[in-house]
Amino acid sequence: MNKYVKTTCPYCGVGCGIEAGVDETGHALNIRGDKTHPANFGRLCSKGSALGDTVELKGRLLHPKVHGQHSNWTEALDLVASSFRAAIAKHGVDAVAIYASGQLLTEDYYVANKLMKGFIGSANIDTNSRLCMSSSVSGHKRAFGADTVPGCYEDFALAEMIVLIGSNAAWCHPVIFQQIRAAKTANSQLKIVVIDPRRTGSCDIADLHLPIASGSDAWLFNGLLQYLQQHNAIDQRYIEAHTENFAAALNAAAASGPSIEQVAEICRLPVEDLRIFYRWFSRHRNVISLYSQGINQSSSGTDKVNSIINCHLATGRIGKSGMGPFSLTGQPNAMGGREVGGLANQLAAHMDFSNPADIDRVARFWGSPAVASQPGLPAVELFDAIYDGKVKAVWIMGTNPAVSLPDADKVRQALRQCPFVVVSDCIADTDTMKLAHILLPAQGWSEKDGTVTNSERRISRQRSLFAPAGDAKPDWWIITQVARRLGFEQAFPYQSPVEIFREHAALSGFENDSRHGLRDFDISAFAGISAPDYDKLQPTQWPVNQANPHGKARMFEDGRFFTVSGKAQFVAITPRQPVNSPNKDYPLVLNTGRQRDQWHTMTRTALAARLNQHKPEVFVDVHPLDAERYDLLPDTLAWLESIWGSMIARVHVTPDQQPGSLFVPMHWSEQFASRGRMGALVNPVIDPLSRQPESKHTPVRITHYQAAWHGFILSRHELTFNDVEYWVKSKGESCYRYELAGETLPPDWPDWARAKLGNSGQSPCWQEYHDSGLGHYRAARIIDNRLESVLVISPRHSLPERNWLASLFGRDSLEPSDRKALLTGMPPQDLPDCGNIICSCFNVGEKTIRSAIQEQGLKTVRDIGNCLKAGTNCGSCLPEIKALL
Ligand SMILES: Nc1nc2c(c(=O)[nH]1)N[C@H]1C(S)=C(S)[C@@H](COP(=O)(O)OP(=O)(O)OC[C@H]3O[C@@H](n4cnc5c(=O)[nH]c(N)nc54)[C@H](O)[C@@H]3O)O[C@H]1N2
Ligand SMILES: Nc1nc2c(c(=O)[nH]1)N[C@H]1C(S)=C(S)[C@@H](COP(=O)(O)OP(=O)(O)OC[C@H]3O[C@@H](n4cnc5c(=O)[nH]c(N)nc54)[C@H](O)[C@@H]3O)O[C@H]1N2
Ligand code: SF4
Ligand SMILES: [Mo]
Repeated sequence: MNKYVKTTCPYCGVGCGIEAGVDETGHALNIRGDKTHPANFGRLCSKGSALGDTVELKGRLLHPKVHGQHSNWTEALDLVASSFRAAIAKHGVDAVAIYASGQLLTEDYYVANKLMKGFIGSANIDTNSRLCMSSSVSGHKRAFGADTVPGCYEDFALAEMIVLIGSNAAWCHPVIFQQIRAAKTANSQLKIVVIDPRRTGSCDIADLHLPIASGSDAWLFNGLLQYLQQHNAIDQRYIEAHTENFAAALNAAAASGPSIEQVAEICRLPVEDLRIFYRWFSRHRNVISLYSQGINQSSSGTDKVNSIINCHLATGRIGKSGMGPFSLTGQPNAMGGREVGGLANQLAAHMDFSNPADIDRVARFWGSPAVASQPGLPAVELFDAIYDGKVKAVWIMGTNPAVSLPDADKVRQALRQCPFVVVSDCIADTDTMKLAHILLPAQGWSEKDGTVTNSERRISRQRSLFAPAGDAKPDWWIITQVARRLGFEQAFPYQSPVEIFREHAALSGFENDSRHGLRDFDISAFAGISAPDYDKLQPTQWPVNQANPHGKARMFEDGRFFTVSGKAQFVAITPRQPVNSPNKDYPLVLNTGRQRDQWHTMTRTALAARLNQHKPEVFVDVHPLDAERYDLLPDTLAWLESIWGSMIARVHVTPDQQPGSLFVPMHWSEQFASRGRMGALVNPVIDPLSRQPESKHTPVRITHYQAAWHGFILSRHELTFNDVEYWVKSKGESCYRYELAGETLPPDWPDWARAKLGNSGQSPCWQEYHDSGLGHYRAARIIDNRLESVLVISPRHSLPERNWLASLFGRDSLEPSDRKALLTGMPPQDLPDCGNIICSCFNVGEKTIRSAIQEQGLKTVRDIGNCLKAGTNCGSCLPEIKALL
């Protein structure tokens, strides 16, 4: 490698430091964890480790496109500006909108927010963080008077008890999970409790798993508050000195579920387990409550957040080392977005529309007479307004709403109807881009420069590694260009990210002194940062100001909060059931979320073959009782329907799921599956305070999907299957894999195969097996003794293993024994099939691990690591290896 550049991982909110080695060609990457970065101390998970495989040029958007045609920046930017100007002139400022993302850098985000709220004068800028963190934001604001995450990662090592609530950190915040695992190894007394309806990978290190009934967390924490009071575990002195409204919160808790038995019944938990949890919580002082989307994504998400915070306030367990409520942020810059005011109800620098002095202050700082004076439309309502024709022009950047918003078919229709849609993305094709009039090529992670803030308020630099692909530009540049064209040249003079960062820092400190009432977010120490110092910026936790020149690990240490009285607020919580409950027609609850090796809509992680091996196909987790009840056999296909939409997924029967509830991954879009977009089914109901949608609770039904035929194709080249009802694509090391099923049989399989796989190339040799009576067809297409494609069709869903066949694509020529075995799909005797890949770093499959355990008597994760290397790199697969043991 020529040089190693320190940068930050572009995936989750852990915010791991990376050292990226760039070679002479300027395009190969060697990725390793940055040992000096305080978020990860050198550790990375499977996704971070595979970043080098995702920076290829193929599939990138290289040039602006206007109405599908290759264009240039001048034309595209002129058109964006003139269309926005025309919509504003005709319909007013609220007829335009920006829908942004927690994956933008802080500098990009700052400029987008300034343009919309400060100069266009509408607050119609919202972000995918609405679907992610907004319940935490509103919960924090109610309790603390500001959107402050109190603690830091150091606390994990100091905790006596860690509660994971609606968080599958093992898969979603893997490096934090490893820190917790390490803390547990160092201190076997450390109690870990997981509260999640599913048994997840995070239960691997849990002392107690509470498989709570979907949506019932507020009852559980109200019950805890009462228990703490009844068992003398509250900190009366803290409550009196630093909080308000305790009695009201306690009364509401008592009213919602007076006895522990009643709470257990509502939460559908064994009362003894609940009692153990309450006892542990009351007896350990250093308790951290880590929570994520199982809490936030709910029609009562804000209340759930406050029900958790209430218990920490009541015990005074906040603002001290080793304890506190801790909202795990999802995206790499979810926090940065909150700092700049990316949500439609925020201003900038943690200022708020509810305070006229804030609006005035921001207006004076920006020198704009036009600053918006009231909140704009939050995500779900924004797309409703587009659907209703109220918003006429929308600019989407760094997010894929046609997949990730609830009721996604309606979102798609809204975009189809919208007179003007602009999308900035680094990828050429997404479900959202298909519906856009203008496409703007944004620089991707390896190209852009700026800052992000992680879950513990730590600001880190992302640094450019490569020259940009094609004409791609940084998002801040694109927005600046449009702002200038709209007539705001003076306010958008930026030539580089450091200028924006300085301004952002200056605004955070502007009139942020005791005379005006302190604001939590203050990085004024960076207001004069030089370009070289910005380049060298070390990861630092805000606030960074005169009082804390080197940042600050923990907030609220002095028991002072950002409310008017300076005291934290208990919130009286009256728990509510989810708005839409299962019913006669839709008897099951659909839960949605993440899997280990994919990131959201897969635009980047699906480029890395090794990340596709873990779960190559869209699936639905079903409890054995439900499988029986709804006639679903393992590995068959199922049809899922809600009143909003439908999807098809592979049935995975597992006792980790609870009866009555299904789980599907959120990742598959129409780029990767014909019918795998789960957003189409998802409930669009929102929390009345945070406006966050209820993505974890949709009433659905499930039925067997009756296909006339099943099959798969492995092919060296990409193929399309527009006429096949069910297809799922995944990229492997040397071939693409397509899982297929269809409702109608083609007249002739050999013809069909030739039409799909192609019959060109130098004298392709076909090996075929056809039993037309039984409906079996298998074929292999070989050119120069090199495998080009393999196809297997059957009337049944059980098909040969794909892994061995896929491995044959890695060879330049086939052995005679391979050719012989090809159409059976079974490796020749001496070559065992490795099964589903568990360890994606070293490509170790489930069958290999199982047989090593059996044959060599391996007993521990370490034995398996020594023997097979599995689990010894990033460690993301350790929970699964442990499950196999
Ligand atoms: N591998 C991977 N990691 C990621 C991401 C990714 O796409 N892939 N995305 C990142 C982003 S943006 C985010 S926001 C985070 C999300 O991180 P998490 O919130 O940890 O992930 P999810 O899988 O969405 O949901 C967490 C859990 O909530 C549970 N849950 C559902 N309903 C309830 C309920 O009523 N109560 C409780 N207590 N739990 C419930 C689900 O069963 C699920 O296991 O992950 C980040 N990290
Ligand atoms: N049912 C259900 N729905 C959910 C969730 C759930 O758990 N269940 N989770 C929700 C959550 S928490 C989240 S965060 C969202 C995530 O959902 P999305 O934000 O829609 O998902 P991504 O695939 O991350 O989309 C990011 C897009 O930005 C592009 N991109 C990457 N880097 C850049 C850049 O630097 N500039 C620009 N302009 N573009 C870039 C990527 O190619 C990609 O197309 O999904 C939400 N939707
Ligand atoms: S835990 Fe994984 S995805 Fe998250 S920042 Fe670290 S390396 Fe990236
Ligand atoms: Mo998220």
